[in-house]
Amino acid sequence: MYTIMFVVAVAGLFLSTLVLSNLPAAAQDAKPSLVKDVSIPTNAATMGDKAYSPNPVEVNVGGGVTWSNDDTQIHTATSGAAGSADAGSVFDSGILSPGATFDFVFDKAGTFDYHCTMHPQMVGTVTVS
Ligand SMILES: [Cu+2]
Repeated sequence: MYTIMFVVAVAGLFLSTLVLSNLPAAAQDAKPSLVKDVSIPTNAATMGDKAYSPNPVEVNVGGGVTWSNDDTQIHTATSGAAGSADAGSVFDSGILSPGATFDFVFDKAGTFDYHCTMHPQMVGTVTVS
């Protein structure tokens, strides 16, 4: 009886190892906990540094941020300071319609300020370490 249980357990272990090792690399790398969600709340245009929530947001290198436009107006999440020469050079959501989302993965450490191109008073920061 115990021998049979042992054989079944070993076979199960072997099969699950086989299945896991054959998963595509992308599936094994998927770690949802590394992604932070940032909401653009209702009336964001009037909210300054509260227009992206939470703000600031911290992620590890290799982690990502998903911005969600939960407002009724269009917005962007655009790296850099409004109107600066390098605005949008790290990331730029483009126009986010109400309900739209934008994902970006950070592969370098640093402090990344960003803003909304339509409402430059909307500002946020992503800290990557
Ligand atoms: Cu905006």
